[in-house]
Amino acid sequence: MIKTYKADLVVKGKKIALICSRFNEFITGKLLDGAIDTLTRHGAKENELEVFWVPGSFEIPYLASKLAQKKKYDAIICLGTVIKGDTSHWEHIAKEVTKGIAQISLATGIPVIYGILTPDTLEQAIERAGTKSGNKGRDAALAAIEMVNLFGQIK
Ligand code: INI
Repeated sequence: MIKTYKADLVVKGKKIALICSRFNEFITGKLLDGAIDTLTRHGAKENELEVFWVPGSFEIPYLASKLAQKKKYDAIICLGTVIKGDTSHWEHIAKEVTKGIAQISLATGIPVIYGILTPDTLEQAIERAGTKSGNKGRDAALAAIEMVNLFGQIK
């Protein structure tokens, strides 16, 4: 028989940090609402969640790294939106935040969830923040729950 690890999507007694970028707040606020609603509907208590606002997506890895080092959180959910612009500025930010989040997970062993939208247009961002393509904040919350529970199984 194959030993298979498959985590459920119920979260109990876990401390979860959510980092949200104020840049493009019109979108990121919706991602945050979706993430919190999903976490609480899957069992998290409000006092187990902590929300941290940062100026922009570029600052997300820096704060995520600080929080991960505290060893206080079972998972960190990163929420941001980098929309393609006329210059390469957005591209540098998108690359750095993506690389940074991956590195923190690998370096600390804490699930740091990538809830960063990188759409070409504002319309695409809106579609992913609670309209026709769902809400990527909800997806990030589910990924966090699954990873926390999976880690629980292999510890
Ligand atoms: N921050 C974002 O979160 N999204 C963007 O699209 C964006 N663009 O394109 O400029 C953005 N810039 C701000 C950046 O994240 C930093 O906050 C800023 O450079 C200060 O370090």
